[in-house]
This record gives sequence, structure tokens and C-alpha cells, in this order.
Amino acid sequence: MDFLQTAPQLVHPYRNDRTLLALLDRVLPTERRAALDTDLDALGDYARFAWERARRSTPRTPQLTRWDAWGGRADRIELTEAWREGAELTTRHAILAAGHEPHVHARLEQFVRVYLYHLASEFYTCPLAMTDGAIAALKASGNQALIDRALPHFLSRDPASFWLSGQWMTETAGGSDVGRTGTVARQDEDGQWRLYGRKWFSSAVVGEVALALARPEDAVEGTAALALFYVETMEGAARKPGLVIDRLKDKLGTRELPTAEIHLDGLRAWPLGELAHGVRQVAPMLNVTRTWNAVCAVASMARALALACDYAARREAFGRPLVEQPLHAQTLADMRAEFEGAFALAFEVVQLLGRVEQGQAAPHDAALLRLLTPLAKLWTGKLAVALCSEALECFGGAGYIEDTGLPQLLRDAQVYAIWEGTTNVLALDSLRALGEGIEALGTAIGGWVDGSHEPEAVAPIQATFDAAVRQVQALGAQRTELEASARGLAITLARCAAAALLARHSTFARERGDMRPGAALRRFVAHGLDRCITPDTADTQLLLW
Ligand code: MFK
Repeated sequence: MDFLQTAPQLVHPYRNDRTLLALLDRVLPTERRAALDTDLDALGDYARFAWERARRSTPRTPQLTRWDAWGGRADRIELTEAWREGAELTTRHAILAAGHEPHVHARLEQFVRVYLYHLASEFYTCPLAMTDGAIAALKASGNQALIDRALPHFLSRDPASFWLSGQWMTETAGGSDVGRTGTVARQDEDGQWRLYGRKWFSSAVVGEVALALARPEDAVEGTAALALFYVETMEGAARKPGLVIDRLKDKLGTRELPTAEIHLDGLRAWPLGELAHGVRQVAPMLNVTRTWNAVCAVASMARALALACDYAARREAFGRPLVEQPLHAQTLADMRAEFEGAFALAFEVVQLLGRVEQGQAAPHDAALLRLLTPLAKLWTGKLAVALCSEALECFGGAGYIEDTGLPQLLRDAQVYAIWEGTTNVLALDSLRALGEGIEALGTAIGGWVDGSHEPEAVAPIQATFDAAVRQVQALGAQRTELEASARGLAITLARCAAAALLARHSTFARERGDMRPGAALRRFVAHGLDRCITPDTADTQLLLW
């Protein structure tokens, strides 16, 4: 019999995730921690079950049936098993509801559930993120009628009454540049607003609600004239005739997620607020979905790392397990240090969001949240691709074979850098937030590294941050240069923040005898924090063609 390699096993994603356990130990009061434990344990069980189930089944994608046998419009979408379980899992574990409970840890308790559920859900978390974002946008709008109508469904703990919301922004002309939106809002003879147009990337068209950007008829061009509308998509069990599904997208990854091209043909709509400044009104939604994006990117990294580490102990080469090979061990430890930095930053954003929403923010918290949200989204999005790619390599050829489940990790990870604004769009967004944000970040970093036992690791954090601030000041009003350097600047600031958070955590861990976070800090800093570039517009032009 030929040699048979045993497959990697997924260790329990909750009980065996020491980074997650340490965060909960550090932040949550004992009684809240105990109350959460059973729920997280069950989500970890489900994640393992879902991984095993996916290994036993042929991969499936959603199927759209556009017409029935008699020529009538059907627009019926058959979903995968995990998607069919989505509402039940979400409501049973209060994955949305937990985030809106009236206490300061609500967001943390929500996002640790998201972190555990995400991959098992087959990206059902995408419409959950948008629904969570819709809750934020509706609350910010103060539109009590819509709040009373939709929030009880979004926050329901009963699958029978649970609703999902989409976010209909992207069009063929307006992807990142949403200001080019062509969908028109028109009032009928009864004064009812109706939407007409084509939305090009409707993630999760299976939802009952969507928030849609549209230009009121006769409004001028540009972003400021757009309005934000609330729509409902279902009439009982049938999709409303004003919503036509043209086709489902054939994507690189997230294949279980039914992303659709749709037409709006008179779908009834209600404005959230004033009939302008729709992007300003949808911004609370964007900032929430970008936080989901960061946490889910970190969840993909955790999965890739867990499988690579398990395999390193199982797989022997050149007479010993991979984990005992110096270069392989070095590679895994490098990945682990980067993952821990990303985890620390994503969950700091989560906690800041919780404090700000619950009115328990310290003076600089709102400005810090506004800056760290795009930084965390863009850096974790890129890192997830790099780390999943590295993890695949840890399996050699097996990492390239579809039915190991490993290539899907990489294909899916690519979406984090694109969804909810590409890396460059997010880097430019971080420039919007630098004004108050940079001082807030400086103050925060000072607090996070205070009392650290790792002066040699901490010194470069402060030095790199100071140099980045000097670069911002030097570029000042030179907009072209500032924009050209925005990505390098954003990643530098993200890495400085992550390193400082690792320093804070290593201080906590060291006092409890755990030296591993200190090792992660030293290694993360050794990988370098500075990603700033000196923009050279003339050279850039020479290199374009
Ligand atoms: C599992 C993980 C789940 C993740 C969810 C997955 C869902 C996937 C579905 C999608 O990907 S949907 C597509 C997402 N599309 C985008 O994210 C659009 C990317 N483009 C941008 O982010 C642009 O920056 C944006 C359209 C928001 C604005 O561009 P503009 O046209 O240059 O607008 P402008 O004039 O700069 O901003 C308009 C207003 O919004 C300004 O406020 P004022 O009206 O008061 O001046 C901005 O300050 C404000 N604003 C923009 N971004 C903001 C913001 N305010 C707060 N936070 C922000 N992030």
C-alpha cells in the first residue's frame, strides 16, 4: 500500500484559539465571559462540523431560476445548505442582536461570534454585515417609522421573523465613484417614491430589505445630490415585480454567496432622511460593514494558520515533521506574529465601536474609531490574501488541489481587499479622517505601550509613527503627493497601531506568565513597521506605459 498522508484537522476554533481566549480574558468581566462561553463553544462546534461537511460534499453554488415552466417570471434562487441554515444560526446565537444590547461589551460579544461563524456560514456574514450596517444607518437617520418597521426584524431572535438587508450602491458607471449613480427616484401620482435603474453588484439579493442610493428626478449630478432610500423586496413569499434579477455573478471566490445584477423597475422606496447627501447618510453603514470586513479577514487568517500548523505536525519530510524543520517553523511563526497584530487591530476597532455607540467613549475615541476603521479594513484585507497564500504553500501541491478545501481560502480572501472599498479607496478615506485622527492615534499609541517590558520593540513604534506624522505635515497641501503616498502611510499607521496593541497585550500576558505575546510583538516589529513611500510623480508618469 502506498503511503497515505493524513489530512489536516481543524482544531476547535474557539477552545484552541489562544489569541481569542486571551482577548476575552483581558477584556470581559468574569460573569459576562462565563455567560458567553456556551454560545462560543457551540459556534466553534458548528465551524468544525461545517468544515467536515464541506469536505464530504460536492461544492455547490446558488442557482437562479429566472422563468417558470409557463413563461412567468420566477427569479427563484436555490441556496446552499449553510445559507439555508443562516437565519436559524444567526437568530439562535443572536449574532446581530448581541451587538445592539445596551452595554459596553455588546459589539465585542457580537464580533467574537462573527469571527467564529464567518467561514462556516459560507459568507452568509456578508448580508449580515449589511443588515448590521443598515441598523446603524437607520438609527443615525432618526427616521422613527422605518426604525420601528425594520429593526425588530433585523434584531429578531426568531428565524420566522428575521429579515436581511442588502446595500445597493454599485452600478456599472459608479463602483468606487458612487457619485456616478444613474438610478433615478421618481414620485408617482400618489407621491410614492419609486426606483428605476440597474444595480450591478447586489450582494445577497435574497434579503427582504435594501438601502439603495438613487438620484431624485431633476436633481443635479454628483455625490451630494444622491438620496438614500429604504426598499422592501418581498410581497409575501414572492419577490416584488419592481425587482428583476438579471443574473448571478460568476466570481473568483465567495461562490456560495448569491451576488446578483438586478434591475429596479418602479420598486417602491422611502427616503431615510433629506433627499440629498445620501452618501453621508450611508456612511454609518459603510463603517460598520468595514469593521465586519476586518474581523472576517482575520477569521480567514486564523483558519489558514490553524490548518497549516496542524499539518506541520502531521506531515513528515526529510525524516522529521515539518514543524521541526527550522525554515518551516520560522515561516509559521512569522505568519502567527502578523495574524496576532491583525487580530489586535480588528478587535480594537470593535471595542471602540462599542464604546462610541454606547456613549462610553473617552475624549479621543470617536476620532480614533473614524481613522482606525479604514486602516484596519485595508491592512487586514491585504494581509489575509498574503497569509492565505503563504498557508497554501505550507501544504505543497496539496494546497493547490481544490477538494482539500485550501484553495477556497485564498480565492475567498481576495474579496476582503475589494469589498466595501478597495485598498486605495480606503487609503484615501483614511486621509479624510487624519485631521483629528492622527492626534488621537498618537495619544492612543502612547497609552498602549505605556509600562511595556519590551523597550527595544516599543521604541521603533514611536519612531515610525513620528516619522509618518512628519511626512503628513511635510506633504501638507500637496494633494497629488499626499494621495500618491496614502497607501504606504495608511499601512504604516495600521502597523504602528497593531504593534502598540501587541505591546499592551504582551504586558498583560507577561504578568500571567505567558511569554508568547511578547514574542509575537518582537517578531511583528522585526518585520518592519514603515511602509511609507516618497512619492515621485515624475517617475510614476515615466513608469505608466
Ligand atoms: C464578511 C464581510 C462583510 C463585508 C460586507 C460585504 C458587502 C459587500 C458589498 C459591497 O462591496 S457594496 C460596495 C461598497 N462600495 C463602497 O464601499 C464605495 C467605495 N467608495 C467610497 O468609499 C467613497 O469614498 C465614497 C463613495 C463613500 C465617497 O466618495 P465621494 O463621491 O468622493 O464622496 P465625498 O463627497 O468625499 O463624501 C460624501 C460625504 O460622505 C462626505 O461628507 P459631507 O457630505 O458631510 O461632506 C464625506 O465626509 C462622507 N464620508 C465618506 N466616507 C465616509 C464618510 N463619512 C464617514 N465615514 C466614511 N467612511
